[in-house]
Amino acid sequence: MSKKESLTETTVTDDAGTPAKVEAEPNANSQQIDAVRSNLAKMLLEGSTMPAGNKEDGVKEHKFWCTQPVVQHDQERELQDLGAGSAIESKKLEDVPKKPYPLIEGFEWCDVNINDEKELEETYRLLNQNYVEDGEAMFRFDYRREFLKWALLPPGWHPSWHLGVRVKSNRKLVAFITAVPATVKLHHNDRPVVEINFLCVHKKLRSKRLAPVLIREITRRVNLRNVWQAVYTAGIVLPRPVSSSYYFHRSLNPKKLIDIGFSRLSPRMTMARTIKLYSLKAETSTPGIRPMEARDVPEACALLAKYYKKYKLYTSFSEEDFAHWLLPREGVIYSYVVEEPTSKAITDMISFYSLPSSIIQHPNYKTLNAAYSFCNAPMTTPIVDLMRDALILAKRNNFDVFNALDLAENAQFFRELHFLIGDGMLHYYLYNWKCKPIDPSENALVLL
Ligand code: MYA
Repeated sequence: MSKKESLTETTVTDDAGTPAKVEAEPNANSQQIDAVRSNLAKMLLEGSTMPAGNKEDGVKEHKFWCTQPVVQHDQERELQDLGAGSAIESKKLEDVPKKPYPLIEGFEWCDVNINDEKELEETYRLLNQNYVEDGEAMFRFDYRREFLKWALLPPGWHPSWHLGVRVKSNRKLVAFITAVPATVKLHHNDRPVVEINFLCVHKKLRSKRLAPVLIREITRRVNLRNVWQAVYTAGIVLPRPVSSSYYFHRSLNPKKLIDIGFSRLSPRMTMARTIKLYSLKAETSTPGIRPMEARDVPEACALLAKYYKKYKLYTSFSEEDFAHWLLPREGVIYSYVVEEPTSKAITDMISFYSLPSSIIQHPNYKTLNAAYSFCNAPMTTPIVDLMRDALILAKRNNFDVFNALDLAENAQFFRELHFLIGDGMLHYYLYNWKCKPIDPSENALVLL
């Protein structure tokens, strides 16, 4: 994904894996944000799947997806009246096939044991070599081992939902897809779902229609446990996003970003001026901001639930879920609360997770350290002040860039804090649910 910004020309990796370098436009940032937001709103209202100016990608034929219980591209008109929505198909448990779907000759299904160091390592390596990368093969997501444990072993996780494909002859792991349980609040109703992630097919096995088989098999395994809906995100357009957002990026280490080709120095800027523009204070400014601790869970969980009430799509966390997803883990998830100095009440929270990318061919740098904004509850402190502190905390933890989606209230701080827009989008999907599309400003769901 590339981003247009006032100072640099930038190429960054994204879920879409579709980077493009874009010429810098001085001071274009504020207009871009407004244009993007109105473009997105228009796109969702009109039922178009592509942002304006990107129409050549058009609506593709989907041999697999047109057979699935998802909203199809030609169904957009009827969505507006749906409100909270309904299931697309109602299956009974007895209708779910008892046997796994057949795989092509020479391959077999396996449950990948993420608690086993050897299998965790195999998974790490499959993803590290074959997962999402940008179109120029400069960057590839590098989900770390501890991150995979965090992402795949939340409360209620199930071993058969960490689904792998191995070569029969040598047991090599060559494909993967996962489901983890969650409750999402969708148009104000709790819905038990799975979150689908880490769909990956080894590069040598691409375009052989293995992905549809993986999706059918994970669906079967999820259905067998009486779960009938799923949420997932992808950078590509499939039938049919319920919501779509742009990534915005905030340089923390501009020199490195420029050196690795993530950003380019504008002809009108010196390195010194660029570094100055992105410099941050050493200390946070919100009184009482500190790392979240186990004792904060009940209060912080209640605070987040209260804050989320105004949104139409978000994760509904039990305290157990919240503790898993939000308590800090070095190198994985960074969460902070604001404790009011006198009353000791928790008034706000912010969090971000660590998702580095491998820098595929660079003589000096191997890793781009990226922080991604996660769950925030700006209940008392202005969001711009909290996010400025988040940038300082991310910088302190050695991140090179801070990424945030254009959702919830995030547009309020992009301009002031020098975030710049990327040109890739993240699309949100629901499986077996049709409902009214959700504007990015009504969406507070962040998936990994
Ligand atoms: S998003 C991350 C996806 N992973 C990557 O981008 C990693 C790098 N790429 C690869 O490993 C492969 O290219 C993949 C496709 C595996 C992506 N989501 O096997 P094929 C459709 C959904 O010949 P390959 C994430 O993890 C494509 O439109 N479908 O293709 C969330 C076509 O179908 P159709 C996708 O390139 C995943 C068919 O696959 C995606 O060898 C959510 C072609 O198959 C994609 N990202 O392999 C999955 N990419 O002809 C859905 C391609 O119809 C979950 N395709 O257009 C649904 C809910 C299931 C549970 C339900 C429970 C109730």
